[in-house]
Amino acid sequence: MRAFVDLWDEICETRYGVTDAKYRRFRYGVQVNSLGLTEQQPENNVYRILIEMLAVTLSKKARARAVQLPAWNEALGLPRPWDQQWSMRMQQIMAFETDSASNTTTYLMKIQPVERKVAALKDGAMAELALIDSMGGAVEAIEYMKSSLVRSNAARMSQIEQGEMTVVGVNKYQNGEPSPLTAGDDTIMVVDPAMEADQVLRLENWRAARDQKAVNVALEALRQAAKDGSNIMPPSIAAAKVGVTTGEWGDVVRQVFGQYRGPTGVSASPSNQTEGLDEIRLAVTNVSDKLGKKLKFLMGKPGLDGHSNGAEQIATRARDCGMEISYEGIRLTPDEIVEAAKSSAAHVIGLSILSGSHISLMEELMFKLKVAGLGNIPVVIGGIIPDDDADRLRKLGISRVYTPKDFELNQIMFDIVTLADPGSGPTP
Ligand code: B12
Repeated sequence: MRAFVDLWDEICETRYGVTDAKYRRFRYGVQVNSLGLTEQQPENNVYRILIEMLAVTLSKKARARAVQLPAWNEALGLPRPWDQQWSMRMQQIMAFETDSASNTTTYLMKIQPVERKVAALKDGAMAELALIDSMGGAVEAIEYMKSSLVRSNAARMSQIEQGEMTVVGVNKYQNGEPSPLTAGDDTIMVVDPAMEADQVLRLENWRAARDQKAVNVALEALRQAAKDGSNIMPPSIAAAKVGVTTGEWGDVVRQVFGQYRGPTGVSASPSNQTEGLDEIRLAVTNVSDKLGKKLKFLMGKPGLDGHSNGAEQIATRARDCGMEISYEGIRLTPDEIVEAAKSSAAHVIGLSILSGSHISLMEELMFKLKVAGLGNIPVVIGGIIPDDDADRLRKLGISRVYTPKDFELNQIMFDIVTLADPGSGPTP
């Protein structure tokens, strides 16, 4: 964070010519790294969160304006009020029972190894920025940036899988006493389905109570402005005033401008990242021979959540294992996934859902696959899926359900190969 704060100041001054130090003051909020929080032995997450909070509180120079801490059950699902309270107490203990947040205290300053680390991080970041500049800037370099993120996440996951990076409770010290925290069946917040029905009803009532003629006129004015390139703000405000919803507003601008699909960071071309994958690559080749064509794996990401990491990592590893992959990125509708399954002639369909809407989405998707005559394609799913829901998904005909505790990607790949194997019999 100190490197970050220094760089902001230097770049604002040298690149953008902001000479008044007051205007270069950097105000930022931080949520500590939740990606490293684990589903296994989730009580350990509290220590991880505390240690990470120290990074932004122990040095005055790096102090964030706001700190947001996740809860111990981050990788299990949404926190309940008590979980949030436990997390907030961490901040309050830090603020009121230690002197670290006082204006006069600053730790970790002028400590040689810390200074060296900050300097090294700054050099690395400046080199990366120079590279992006040489590509023509951030917009031009978006594909490069996205694939670098996916690559770096893949390297991290592979280190954990190979045991090169220790994650306590995950790849080391896995055995332990059962946790009383996860003993009950109310470990995470369960959203009442009636809330959705209530929201839908309120939206319908809202629409019914509007002057529909005025809505149509407002949407038409918005469409015209978008088409002829004039400022869409005045018609947008007019639309809001007559009760147009954000969804209706979005539909109009999407119809005119089209929809941007960002790069996925996962190229479909065969890769050379095959180290340690000989056995699984051989299995892929054997099954492909039996199928008479290369094993095709369709990775789909239905629903509205943008949690793409899991889908990217599974698709990347499947590709590295020699499968032919198809992954179009986030926010596909069930219809689009059925279409993709048909056009790619997928042997196995994989879906990733971290939004909590896995049951309703999978009911719809499994039904639509059946209607399209594709009900025989094995489907696997992964994401934040509580155990009870996993049982319900299996009853819907889903062959395998994975969660963050399934960190051994090669094991997942073997499962996929087995499911695609025409000689392996019906899906258990
Ligand atoms: C990183 C992260 C984000 C990033 C996502 C970046 C990205 N491009 O992916 C950002 C910061 C954007 C984000 C935002 C939000 N997040 Co978030 N996020 C996480 C976090 C910390 C890690 C997810 C992750 O990337 N894990 C790493 C990948 C590799 O793991 P994975 O996806 O679980 O995949 C593994 C398995 O599940 C499985 N798998 C997954 N998919 C598939 C598919 C197949 C086919 C197979 C075989 C296997 C498989 O294999 C993988 C390997 O083990 C989780 C908590 C956690 N620790 O899990 C919350 C979490 C998923 N987020 C959550 C929420 C609520 C949000 C927000 C709505 C918060 C908010 N109020 O704004 C937003 C939504 C943003 C959006 N538009 O969708 C909730 C979801 C709650 C739920 N489902 O009940 C979680 C669980 C945190 C929490 N406890 O509240 N988030």
